[in-house]
Amino acid sequence: MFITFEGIDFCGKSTQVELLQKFFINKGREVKVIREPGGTLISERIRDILLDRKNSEMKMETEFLLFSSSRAQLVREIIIPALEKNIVVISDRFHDSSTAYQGFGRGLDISKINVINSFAISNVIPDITFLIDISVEECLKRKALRSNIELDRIEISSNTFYQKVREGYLKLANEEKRFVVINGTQSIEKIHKIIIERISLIKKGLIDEN
Ligand code: T5A
Repeated sequence: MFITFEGIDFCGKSTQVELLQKFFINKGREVKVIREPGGTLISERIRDILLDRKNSEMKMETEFLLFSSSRAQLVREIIIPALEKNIVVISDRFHDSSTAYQGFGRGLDISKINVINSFAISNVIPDITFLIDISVEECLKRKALRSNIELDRIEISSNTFYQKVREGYLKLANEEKRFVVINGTQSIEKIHKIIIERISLIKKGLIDEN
């Protein structure tokens, strides 16, 4: 089973990924957790280039192709082999991030994004994608709470950019059945409960509810 988490920065994905990982481990399932960009040696090196604030001259086309390169490596080196071994794979971001951030956010042609996304992911489509939805105002509030940590190259983007990304995500979720949109301002526990319920629904045989 391949599960992905999406949403604008600070929406609470990583928190939920960690809880879901613990849930599967407690159920005796083998789980592989990955993050994007990153997850392999090569992909982590690409991540450093992408998020480094010194690279302010990076063009949006370059940015998109670097995210795609990182993903192409991750899919072939980690995701496909894990799924073949029946390991549950949970990814903190995947190709929808490129559609939302580089497509809707930066304004790159969505049809071109779709072609390159397909090439990078090699038909490895998530079984379920949780979109943790928060407003840009909530994102800013959470960002302010983390003022001790230096923001990366993408986190310093404008509110208008984040608004476009959020709207893009909601549009995608409306078009594709695999998405589950969750209000990210609910408590961490409540969101986790919703996630478990949805996974149980789609994969009855995978999770022993008793
Ligand atoms: N990107 C990525 C692209 O532009 N294109 C792409 O194709 C891809 C793959 C990645 C950046 O790259 C961009 C998107 C990103 O800008 P990253 O460092 O991996 O950079 O950043 P994020 O994926 O955004 O991860 P973050 O850690 O910043 O945010 P999360 O994972 O959404 O949130 P989390 O769980 O760390 O929580 C954020 C804060 O909110 C609190 C947490 O305690 C934490 O302080 N929180 C809650 N507060 C209230 N209520 C809740 N329910 C909460 N849940 C968590």
